[in-house]
Amino acid sequence: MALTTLLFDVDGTLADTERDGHRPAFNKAFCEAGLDWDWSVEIYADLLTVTGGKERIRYFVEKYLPDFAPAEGLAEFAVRMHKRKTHFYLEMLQNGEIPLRNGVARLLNEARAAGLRLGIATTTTPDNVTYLLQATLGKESIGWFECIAAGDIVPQKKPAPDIYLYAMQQMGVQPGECLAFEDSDNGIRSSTSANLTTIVTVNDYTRDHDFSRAALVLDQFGEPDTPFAVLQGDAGMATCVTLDLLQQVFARYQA
Ligand code: XBP
Ligand code: MG
Repeated sequence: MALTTLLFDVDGTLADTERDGHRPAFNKAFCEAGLDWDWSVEIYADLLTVTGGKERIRYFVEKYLPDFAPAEGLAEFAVRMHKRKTHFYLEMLQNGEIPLRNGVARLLNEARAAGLRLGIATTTTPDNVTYLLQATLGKESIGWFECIAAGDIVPQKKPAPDIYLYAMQQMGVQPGECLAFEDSDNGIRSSTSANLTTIVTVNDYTRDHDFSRAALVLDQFGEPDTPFAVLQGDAGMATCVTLDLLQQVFARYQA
């Protein structure tokens, strides 16, 4: 099979959203609600083991504040907090506070020019994806992606394969014609459980995760003048993620 499709994770992959995006947005929601909770950079590393903002709030309470019992119930409380968190996060995106990672825009443009199909598979809220694309690549970029599979549309979030399976079903493609791009342990467990060959670009939160199932692990997509570092696997002579490199990696993993 030929490579036809690229499937991208969003948080940590297209943009470094967690430490300076989602985390402060959660904290703003807590502050607005009169809670003195502060999700520090350190504690957030533990909270990131759980994907999904609502799920993360529930995990935090159950693990760190087991006596906290909101009158409306924990699930309803998490939904309410998460709505406000999303509001603050979208505000940050609209203000242009969250850029794409180095090399992402170039790679997307090269892929489009070569006629590759693009999709997104993420656990974050749908608006978070469209606002990010709009703020960084322009409104029309939302249409570059045939499928934006996001959030609660599937029953189980990453590390379950559901969101990748959903995206591929929507696009009518098979795993054997796709490459996936991830940044985390939960992400690669999801993509590889969906039988997708996966390239990882790490960030500060995920650098030490187990990427033994990855086809290639890099510190970034890179640009010709700001090359990537190869952390695992073989990138040949490449110094940034190009379509040539993707074809090489893809060919290596075809049976
Ligand atoms: C991303 C997530 C999301 C974001 C927050 O994981 O786990 O929950 O942290 O977004 P991945 P929401 O990159 O593996 O998709 O608050 O909208 O859930
Ligand atoms: Mg991610």
